[in-house]
Order: sequence, then C-alpha cells, then structure tokens
Amino acid sequence: MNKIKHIFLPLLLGVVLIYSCDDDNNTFVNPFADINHLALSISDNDSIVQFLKNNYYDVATDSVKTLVSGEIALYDQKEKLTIMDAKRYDLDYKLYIYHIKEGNPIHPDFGEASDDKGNPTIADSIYAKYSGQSILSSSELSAVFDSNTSGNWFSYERLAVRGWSFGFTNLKAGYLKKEDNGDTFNGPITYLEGGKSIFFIPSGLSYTSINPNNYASTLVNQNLMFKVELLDFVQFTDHDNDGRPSSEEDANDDGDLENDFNDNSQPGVPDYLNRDI
Ligand SMILES: [Ca+2]
Ligand SMILES: [Ca+2]
Ligand SMILES: [Ca+2]
Repeated sequence: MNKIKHIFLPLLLGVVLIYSCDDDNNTFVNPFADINHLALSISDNDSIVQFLKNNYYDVATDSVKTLVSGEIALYDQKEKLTIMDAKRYDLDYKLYIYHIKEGNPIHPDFGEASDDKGNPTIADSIYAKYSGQSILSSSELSAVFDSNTSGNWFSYERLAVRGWSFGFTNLKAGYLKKEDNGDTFNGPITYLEGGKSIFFIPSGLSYTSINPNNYASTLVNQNLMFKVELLDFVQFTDHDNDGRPSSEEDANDDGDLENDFNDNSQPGVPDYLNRDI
C-alpha cells in the first residue's frame, strides 16, 4: 500500500487563539456565546440556496457569476448539483457540490484500470488545488482569501474546513503527466484531469464558532465557496498505523472521526489516532 508517512499541511489560515478576560476573575469569555447554532444552520442553508438560485457557472471563464438571461442557475442544474447531508457537533448540515469534471485517474496512453482508486473516503489525505471565497450575500462573493494552484496535501486531523472531507468523496483524482515515451515527466510533478467541483459550505462545516479554535478566524461563522481540483489521495489513509483505515474507525458511523472514544484507558484520544483500539 502506498503510504505517505508525513504529510505536511500548511494551515489553510493561521488560527491564533485569543482570550478575552474579565477583569474580576480572569474567566474565559466566549465572544460567540449568543449564537444559536441550530438557527444559524437553518439561515445558512437559506443563504446558500439563495446564492445558488441567483448565480450560474460560466464555462468560458471557469467562474461563478450573477445569473443573466439565457443561463441556468446553479440550483437548477440538478444533474450537476449534489446535495450531501453531513453532521458536525450533533447538528445536521447540507453541503452543496457543483460538479465540473469527475476526474480521470487513468493516463490515456500509459494508464491501467488499477490506477483508478475510486473516490476518497472522508478520512483520506488529499492532494488538491483550491481557491476559497466567502459568500457575502445572494449576489456577492468576497475576494479570494486563500488559494493554491499547484497542489497541497491535506490530512483529516488538521483540516479546519470539515466540509472538504465530505465534499471530496464525490471526486476522482487525476493522473500524473508523463513524457511522450511513457517515462517519468522531466519537470515539476504535474497532475492532469483532476476532478473539479465547487463546494458551497455552510459555516457549521467550516470555521464554526462551536469550535473555540475558530474564534479568532476572520472567516468565523461564514458560508464559504471553494473551487477545488482533486489531484491525488492516499487510499485507506491510516493515521495511527494500526492496520485499520481511519474511515473504518468511525464507530458511530456519523462521518465524524473526532467523536469516537472507545478506549477507557485513553478516554481523550479518538479511536482513529489510538493504536490500541
Ligand atoms: Ca487506524
Ligand atoms: Ca464518529
Ligand atoms: Ca485506531
């Protein structure tokens, strides 16, 4: 099995924990204590649906634009839009995935059927290009806040935008560029025909204030849009090297690996990071 032992993950956004203290007793104050996350999940979904109804995908410029006469709204392109149910911190969310290209992992001249690893699981480490924007209103996106045009590795336990884990399960990887005679390409590692999609991610599956690590993020509680391309992934990623792929260490089968604790001697360590279970 092809394993990458150390996957470097540049933080999508530097997150620094800040603490605001009350002068009298120095207790930690949650600046988002007033937010009702169930209500937010409902209004976020409404906002994303409105955005999808008010915008279309422009093939020529490979971009999302405000709907004009003669074009079809993202929301109405039912055959290209996947709506996924996803759970996070015991709340239910919907993730919207607009498919541009499925991805072709088999080199047209030198590939074999076995090069097709299928789709990654939620837990598999992924190698992807991306660009991210905030959805500010039904007709407005922010400037790109982060992007990568050559490919970065992302590992489940360090992924701040949990919507990615779910979204990438819909894509296939691309194939490695080769020389014309089939030799290894004499140049930078280059993948062609990776699966391309646009993810529309509710705040609860991105920088939610349910997680204190996000309090200081400039993107806290914002709905996000990511254009992504899956270049490669590590099939059967096994974070703790215990022989069980991480995707099979989700004991309660809710798509979240961070809430399964079945080792009484190490109650704070999730199963997928615990070699003893
Ligand atoms: Ca494992
Ligand atoms: Ca779980
Ligand atoms: Ca384990």
